[in-house]
Amino acid sequence: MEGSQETQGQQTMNVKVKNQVEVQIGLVGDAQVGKTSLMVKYVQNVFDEEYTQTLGVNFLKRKVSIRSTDIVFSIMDLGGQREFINMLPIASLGSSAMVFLFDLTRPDTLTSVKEWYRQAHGLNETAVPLLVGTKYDLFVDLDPAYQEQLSRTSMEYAQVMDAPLVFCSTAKSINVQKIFKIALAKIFHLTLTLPEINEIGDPLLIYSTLGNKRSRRAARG
Ligand SMILES: Nc1nc2c(ncn2[C@@H]2O[C@H](COP(=O)(O)OP(=O)(O)OP(=O)(O)O)[C@@H](O)[C@H]2O)c(=O)[nH]1
Ligand SMILES: [Mg+2]
Repeated sequence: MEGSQETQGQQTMNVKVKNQVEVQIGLVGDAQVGKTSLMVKYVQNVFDEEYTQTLGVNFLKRKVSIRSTDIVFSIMDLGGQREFINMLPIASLGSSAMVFLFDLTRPDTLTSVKEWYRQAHGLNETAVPLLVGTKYDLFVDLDPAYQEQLSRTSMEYAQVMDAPLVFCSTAKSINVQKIFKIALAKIFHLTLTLPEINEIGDPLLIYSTLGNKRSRRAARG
């Protein structure tokens, strides 16, 4: 009897007093822009060159600790083929941030962000939007005039959406972790000390002047 009480006492002492917060993040954008690759890289740190189409919605979880709080990211990855648009509510309802991805080597995928944003924002107005250009490793080898044009257009989209803008490469591990850091900072109104990258031709990382109107609205209730 005594022994079992001691064991119980020990178990109670071992229970960590740590807050746990679950944060759902939705990834949307055209087929093959690199949504699944980004999620798998962020959660499992692996990159696969081979394409496997996502059928419906995929999801993975990753826990990160900030001070005394565990944040559990629940990442919802929606297949980009038009036929899966009816599953958009699974990726957007309940998400605190929505990441709109486009392929930096395919400008039409940026144009499509308008429609993804319209639909996702219609379902969930309070989610923080992020605009992410993928495959920076391929983009950087393209014609400088093209790079400049696309960078400027991306900045305009980011302004209109009031969304932080990140160019990333999952293949070369550029700005992958930072996307999720920025999402978290915007959701919880935290101050970030990441240096911004504003130079055309570089992997852009612009967040301080974007995504704040929404937080102000949320803060006011
Ligand atoms: N070079 C390069 N290729 C990438 C990068 N990210 C993804 N890819 C490739 O792009 C292809 C499509 O990637 P996925 O992650 O499957 O794209 P998706 O957006 O999930 O596509 P759907 O599931 O059809 O919506 C794959 O062959 C990836 O290996 C990147 O940063 N650089
Ligand atoms: Mg996919």
